[in-house]
Amino acid sequence: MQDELERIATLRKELEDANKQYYGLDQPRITDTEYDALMRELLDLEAKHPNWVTPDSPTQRVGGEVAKEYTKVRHLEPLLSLDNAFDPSDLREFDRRVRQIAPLVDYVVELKIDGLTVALTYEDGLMVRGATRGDGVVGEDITANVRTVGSIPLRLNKAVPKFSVRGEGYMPKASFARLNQEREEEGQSTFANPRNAAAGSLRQLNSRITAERKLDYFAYQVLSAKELGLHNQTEVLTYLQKQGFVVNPEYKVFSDIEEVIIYCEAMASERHHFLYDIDGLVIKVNEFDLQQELGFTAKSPRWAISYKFPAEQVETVVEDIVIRVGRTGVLTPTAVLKAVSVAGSTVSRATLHNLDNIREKDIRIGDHVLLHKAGDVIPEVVRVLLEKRIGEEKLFEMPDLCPECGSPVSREEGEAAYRCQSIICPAQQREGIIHFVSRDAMAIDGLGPAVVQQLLDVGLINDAADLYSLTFDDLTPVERMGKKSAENLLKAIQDSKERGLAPLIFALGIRHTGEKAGKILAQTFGSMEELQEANLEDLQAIPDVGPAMAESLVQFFRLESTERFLVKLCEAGVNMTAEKSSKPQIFAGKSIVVTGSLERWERREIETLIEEYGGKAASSVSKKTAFVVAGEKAGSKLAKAQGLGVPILTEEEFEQLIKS
Ligand code: 3BA
Repeated sequence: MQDELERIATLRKELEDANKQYYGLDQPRITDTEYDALMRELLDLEAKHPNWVTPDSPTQRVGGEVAKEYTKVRHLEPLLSLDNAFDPSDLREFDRRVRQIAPLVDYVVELKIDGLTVALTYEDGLMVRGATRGDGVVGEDITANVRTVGSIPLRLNKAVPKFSVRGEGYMPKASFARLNQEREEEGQSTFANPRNAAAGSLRQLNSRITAERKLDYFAYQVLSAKELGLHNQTEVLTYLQKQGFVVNPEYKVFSDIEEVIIYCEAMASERHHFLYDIDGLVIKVNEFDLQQELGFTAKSPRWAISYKFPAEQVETVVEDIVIRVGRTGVLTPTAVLKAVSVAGSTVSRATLHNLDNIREKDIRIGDHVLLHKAGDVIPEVVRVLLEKRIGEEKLFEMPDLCPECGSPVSREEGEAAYRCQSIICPAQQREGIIHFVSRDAMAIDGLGPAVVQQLLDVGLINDAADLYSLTFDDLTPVERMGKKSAENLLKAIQDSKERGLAPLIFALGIRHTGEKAGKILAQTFGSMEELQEANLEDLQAIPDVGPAMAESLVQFFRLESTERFLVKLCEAGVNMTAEKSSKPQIFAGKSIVVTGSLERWERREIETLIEEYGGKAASSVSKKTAFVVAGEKAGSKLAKAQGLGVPILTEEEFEQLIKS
């Protein structure tokens, strides 16, 4: 205790000294990282001994340092998200929907700044709070950091009692370049893009760092604008400027969607000329009355849309094409690339999907290619730069034999994929087991691909059913497997026996038979035995079961290897029946949505409950939703339900329903 009290005093002194040096423009004796570490230690100690917190502790300073990290703040009104348009036709579609309700309409088009949304609250003219967007309903308090942003007024030009502003905090390209250069020189990791740098800076524990990292802010939204006598978005932008905010000057008003499209395309080619990163434009219906009439969908306003610029494309070289063998034996050609940075990350591999794609795009080993990220996530080769060919590029051929097991490879009629025909291909076995244990299948936690590979290598398992005979002594020699993890894994394996029929069917990895199909089949047949005996007609009679799925189910259950595998699972004690629900079907025919984070149940548990009581656990709110169960931090779904007048239940109320 005494030690801790002394430590607190020392920490406070060191932090105060560092502050004085900083504000006195002396070179601080400690680095920012050290400062952060000291602050964190002090915060921890003060959290442990709340009685010892003094008003003058560096942790309590307002304006200087951030007092506490991770303080949550509830937004006055949730921050919605924006629907995306990717091409002119999406914009025309948006316009068509708008004009069904508002035949005469003006659009305001603003640049979409690639930063992060920051919500500001003013009371009696003074800035009292800055918050991140968070999940839209609850954000993080970043007031101290926001105070360091020069373009955010700390006092309004004309005080109003309550005032809330939303806008984009961002880092100008030049600040970003300078910051990364400094970090590189100091051997620190660099930020991938200005957006990440701005996010990192605004979420600093130490607002001195934020202050150094020249951030900026563009304001674009005011809450309760009508009460301020404002009628449309252009008036809002003018008003914000009058109050001392910086508004992005590039906005324009159009009354014809074709003009909007022309402007969007012009901006797309100018995007790199701005001093800050933009990732598109935001198109908003100007008049508030029309906005109100148009209303909202589940998560976004119907009166606004964001036009996203096409994904960034970069040049690289295909150094090799290698083969990955998947769970169903499909051979997927994958390009090994000269590493490049694209849309925020370094990429050195890209799937080439299949041979048809390779031939169609005429991709050869050694080719210079354009790479992009599909949906901003998946690296893909867009096209070959034919003009860069030197004639030494090599044509890729699919191997005749599986690179993992040497069995023949063939292609079925009408299929793009080449498959390894062996049913005992080690790659397929490995991938099959990885699938069997995965989250939505048997949910055996703690059994990653590396462990599966080791267990296969030493012959402890040959298939997933062998997992059930593993012992503690089998597991301890496994690399990086401690006693505790071994115990946990064994328990997870045991628990999985009662996972139930639906996940088990999915876990079998039958072609065309996904998670949803597992549920339908389990419901229809009630046991693995019944399902095994079903013929083609039985299966095709089920709505939602297509001919391809019916066919592959019949084929799968005809195999002797399937029979052996199922017997093994059965002998291991894996439950192969779906208990017919004994619960009263109080939710029969009802669609129920769960949102927010719950305390009583895992998401999966409450959804199972809903289904046991005859209901359907749906993911989106509509007029047909019977009710919504809302937990903490519920966001747009809750807002939508409120808007539609759909009843909202707490966890307790839901529990009451199923108990009564
Ligand atoms: N305008 C982002 N949302 C924006 C007010 C609406 C909106 C944005 C915008 C919803 C930008 C979604 C997050 C959010 C406030 C919700 C902009 C930009 N307008 N110019 C139509 O430049 N990035 N983002 N922000 N409420």
